[in-house]
Amino acid sequence: MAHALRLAERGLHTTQPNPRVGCVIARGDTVLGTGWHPRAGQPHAEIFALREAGDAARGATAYVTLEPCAHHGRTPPCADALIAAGVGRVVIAHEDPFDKVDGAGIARLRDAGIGVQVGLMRDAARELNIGFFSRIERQRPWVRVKLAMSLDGRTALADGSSKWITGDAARADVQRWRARSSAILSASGTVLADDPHLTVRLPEGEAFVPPLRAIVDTRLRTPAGAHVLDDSAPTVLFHADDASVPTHLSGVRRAAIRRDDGGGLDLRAVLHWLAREDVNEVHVEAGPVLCGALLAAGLADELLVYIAPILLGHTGRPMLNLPPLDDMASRWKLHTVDRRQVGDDMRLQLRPTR
Ligand code: AOF
Ligand code: ZN
Repeated sequence: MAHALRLAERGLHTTQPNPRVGCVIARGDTVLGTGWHPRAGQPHAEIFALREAGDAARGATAYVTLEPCAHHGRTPPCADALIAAGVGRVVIAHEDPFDKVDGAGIARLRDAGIGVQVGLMRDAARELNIGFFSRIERQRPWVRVKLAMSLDGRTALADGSSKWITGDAARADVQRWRARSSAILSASGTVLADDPHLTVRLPEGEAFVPPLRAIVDTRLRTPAGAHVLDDSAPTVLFHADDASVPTHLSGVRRAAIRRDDGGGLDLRAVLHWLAREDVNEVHVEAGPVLCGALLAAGLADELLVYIAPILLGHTGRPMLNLPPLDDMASRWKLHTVDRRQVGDDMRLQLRPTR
C-alpha cells in the first residue's frame, strides 16, 4: 500500500478534480503490475495495473489507495475490471465517498466472491486527497492559507512593500503548493497592491492543471490590465450582489455572493461556490484581512507559514487581522503537522485545533 500511495502521488498536480489514486497488483512479495491515475478522462489506477499484470492478475492481490469505482463515469467501473481479471483479493486504503461509488465498489467486489479488506494506511490515503474528501463530505474545499513572515511576525513594511520576505527555495516550494491546488484564492486589495499573476511556474516539462484564480472583489475594483485578468489561467471574481459591473469587467467571469453580517462577502458561500465547481484544494495567498477573516470564520483548514530569518520591526504589517481577544483563554490554538527548513527559511504546516 505504501508503494501504491507513492504511485498515487505522481498525480499530485494533474488529477484534479479527480482524486490521486495508485494501485499495485502483487502475489506475495512479487509485484505484477503498477498504475496510477494520471488525469481526469484517462483510465483509473487499477486499469493500468491490470494491463501490466495481464493474466498473472488471476488470483493475485490488488492494493488500491481508494475504493475501486462502480460507476460509468468518464471510464467504465474499475470494480468490474478487477472482477473480470479474476483478482483474488482487494486491499483498499480508504472508501470513496463520491455518491456514485460510496461503498458500491466494495459491495460489487464482495458479491463476486472477492475478499475485500478496507483501512490499510487509511490516514495517509486521506491526507493525499484531503481536498477531494473535503469537497465531497463537507461541500467545501480544503483551505490552505499560505503566509510568509519575518521572524517578528511581519509580512510587509508599514507602506505595504513586501518583496522579498522569503528566499528562492521557499518561493519555488510555494509553486508546488499552488500546482496541487484547484484554485488560488486572493483579494482585490492584493491585486491592487501587488498585481500578482497567481499562476503556477514549475520547471520546464512538469505538467499541472492550471488552478482557477479566484478573487474576492466585493466592489469589483480589479483594474483593467491586471495580471489576474490575462489569459494564462481561468479567473473568477466574487462580488457583492449590489456591486455595479464596470465595462472592463463585463466579459470576465463573475459570481455574485451575499454579504455576511459584517458587510464583507459570505466566505462560506464563496467556498460552496468553489466546491460546486469541483475545486478540491484552495491555496490562499492574500493579505491579513482575507486570511484573518477565513481563520476567524473557522474556514481556514491549514496554515502554511514560511518564516524568514529577518526582522521588520514593530511598525511592519501583521500576518493576520483577527478580532481582539478578551483573555488568554480565548487564544487561537494550532497544532503543527509538519516543520522543515526550506533554503534559509523555516516552513510550518499548522492546523487549527478544534
Ligand atoms: C478509481 N480509481 O484511479 C480513480 C477513481 O470521471 P471518472 O470516470 O474518471 O470518475 C471519477 C471518479 O472516480 C472520482 O470522482 C472518484 O470517485 C473515482 N476515482 N476511482 O476506482 C481511480 N481516480
Ligand atoms: Zn475507477
